[in-house]
Amino acid sequence: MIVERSERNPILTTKDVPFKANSLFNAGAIKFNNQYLLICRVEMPNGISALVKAWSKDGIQFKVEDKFFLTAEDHHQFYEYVQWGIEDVRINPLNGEYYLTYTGYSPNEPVVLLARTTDFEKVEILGTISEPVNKDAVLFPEKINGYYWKIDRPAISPTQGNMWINQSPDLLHWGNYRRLISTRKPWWDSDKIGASTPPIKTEKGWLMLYHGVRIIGTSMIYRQGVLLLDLNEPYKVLGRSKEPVLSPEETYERVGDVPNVIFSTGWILEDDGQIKIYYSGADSNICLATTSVEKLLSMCEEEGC
Ligand code: BMA
Repeated sequence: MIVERSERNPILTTKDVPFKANSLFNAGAIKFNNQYLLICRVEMPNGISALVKAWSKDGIQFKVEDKFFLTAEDHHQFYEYVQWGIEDVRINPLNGEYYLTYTGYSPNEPVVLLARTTDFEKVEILGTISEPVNKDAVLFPEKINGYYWKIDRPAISPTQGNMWINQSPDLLHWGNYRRLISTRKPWWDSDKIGASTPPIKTEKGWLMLYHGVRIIGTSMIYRQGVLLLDLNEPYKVLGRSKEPVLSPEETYERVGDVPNVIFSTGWILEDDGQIKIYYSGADSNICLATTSVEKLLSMCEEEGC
C-alpha cells in the first residue's frame, strides 16, 4: 500500500467550524512552532470562500479558529480580482518566510495571488502573479540557478489545461514559460491537470503531487498522482506515476458538494521521511493520508514517465 487513509477521516468537516459555513476543504499545510497548521478554505453561507486556520499538536486532531485568517475584503487594491472569494491556498516555505499562493475568483476569472507571512498572524498581500485563467500555483522552496520557480495551470477552457513552469528574479515578475506536463488521453489524467502540493527536495529530484481530472459523461473525477522533477533543471520530468496514488473510493470522497473528488493542496514531510497528505473528499471535508518519500519515489521509478 503506497498511501494509507487515516481511520479518523474525515478529520475536519463543517461541524468543526465555530461559525456558520457551507464547507471546509482544500487546506494548505505546514509545521510551524512545533504545531501542525492547516489554512483551510471555508465557503461561507453566501457561497464566497475565505481562509481560516486550524491548529493541531499531532497532525490529526485539529481545532479551527473562530475568526478568518484572510478574506476577499482584506485585499483592498486587489479586491477586483478576489471579490468572489479566495480559494485553495498552498503554503510555500521560502527564504525563511512563508509564501501563500492562492486563487482569486472574480468576474475577471481565476488568477493566482501571492502573499507573505512570517508568523501566520500578519499577512502582506503582494498581488496577482498570473493573468486569467490560471490557478493551482506552487513555488519551489529555494532558488534554482539563481531564480525562483513556479508551477501553475493556465486553462484553455474550464475542462482543459496543462501544467506550466516559469521563473522569476523577484517572485513578482515571471517569464520563460515552459509546458511541464500535459494531460494523457485516455487515462485518469486525460482532461485537466494541476499542481497539488509544493515540491519537496529529495535526493532523486523534486517530488510533488498533482491532480488529474477525467471527464466521464457529464461528471469529472479528480485523482492525485506523483511527479518527480530534475533538481537543477526543474522543467525536466524524471518520473510521473502511471496510476493515481489516491482515487475517490470512500463515501466521504464520493459524496458531497462535488462528487468523486480527491483534491490535495498541502502535505507535511516529517524528519523520518514520512509524509502526511492533507486532502479533501468531494469538496466537503479535510482528510489525512500517510505515505513516505520512499514509497512515492518508488512509484515514479517503477511507473516511469
Ligand atoms: C477545482 C477547484 C477546486 C475544487 C476542484 C474540485 O477546479 O475549483 O477548488 O476542489 O475543482 O471540484
